Amino acid sequence: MSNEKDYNAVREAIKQILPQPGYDDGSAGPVLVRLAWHASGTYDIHTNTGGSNGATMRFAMEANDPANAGLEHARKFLEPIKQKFPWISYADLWTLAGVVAIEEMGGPVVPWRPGRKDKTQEDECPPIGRLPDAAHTQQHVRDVFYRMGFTDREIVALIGAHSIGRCHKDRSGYDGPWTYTPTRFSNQFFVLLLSISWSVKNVNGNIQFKDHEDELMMLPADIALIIDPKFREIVEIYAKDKKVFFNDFASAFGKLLELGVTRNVSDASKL
Ligand code: CCH
Repeated sequence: MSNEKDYNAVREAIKQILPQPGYDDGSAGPVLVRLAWHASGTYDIHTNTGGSNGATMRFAMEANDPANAGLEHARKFLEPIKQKFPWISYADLWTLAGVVAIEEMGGPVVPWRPGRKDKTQEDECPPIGRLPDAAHTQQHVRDVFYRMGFTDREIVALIGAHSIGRCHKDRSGYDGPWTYTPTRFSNQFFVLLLSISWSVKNVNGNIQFKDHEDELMMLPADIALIIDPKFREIVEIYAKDKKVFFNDFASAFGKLLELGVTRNVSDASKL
């Protein structure tokens, strides 16, 4: 293996594993995006702890956080790539996989820089409970994302990632996709939030929302985006203008992946 770190070769390898016939809607893309987000979304701006640096979800404590149920699929999809390119850190691989998946599913190009290092001790995991709980609404969503250092506009943009993927009864307890095109990155999440008359559905004690035909779903934390007037204004902008959403999403997701990442000067100068 040459000493050159060929990130484009890693990007190509990630593209190759995206089609997964027989898994969900046939794509590893959505669960890879969720892995990148949950690896990063533990950040706390006040203590500068958590975040994507470290890839601490390799350790049982963080892997077994109920919020991370199902992400073992994403880590398994990526393991052969880590074996093929052992020089890349898991922390870089997981975040890069999210970026490549978004682009390949038709989403925007998200800025990404390498240089994350893997932590080696389980006691370096961030505390459990930092990721958002879908049963809660606007106050909780703001508390969690303000803790990471995001604005209201960035929060709405980021949750627009629910245009892809689905909920799984055996992972979160919720069930179903948000859009008719769960492997296509789009602004459909916002369009549907506004255009459908959502009604309550109880799935084994979990309250979620359904459309008239009971094909699509929304979480209480999603519905909060149309209940809260300030969030709703932003939802309206993104529903009308996909380009504005794509631009805002790309910068907010790029910022998310950088939370807690420190690079030493010699690494940074190589970029
Ligand atoms: Fe999310 N998300 N998310 N989410 N999420 C779930 C699935 C995905 C919340 C709850 C859930 C973001 C923000 C939030 C994705 C990306 C992002 C699920 C179902 C729940 C519950 C898990 C399951 O059952 O498999 C809550 C609450 C919030 C904020 O308040 C943000 C931010 C992002 C990315 C930028 C993606 C993608 C999925 C689909 C995963 C899959 O396997 O299909």
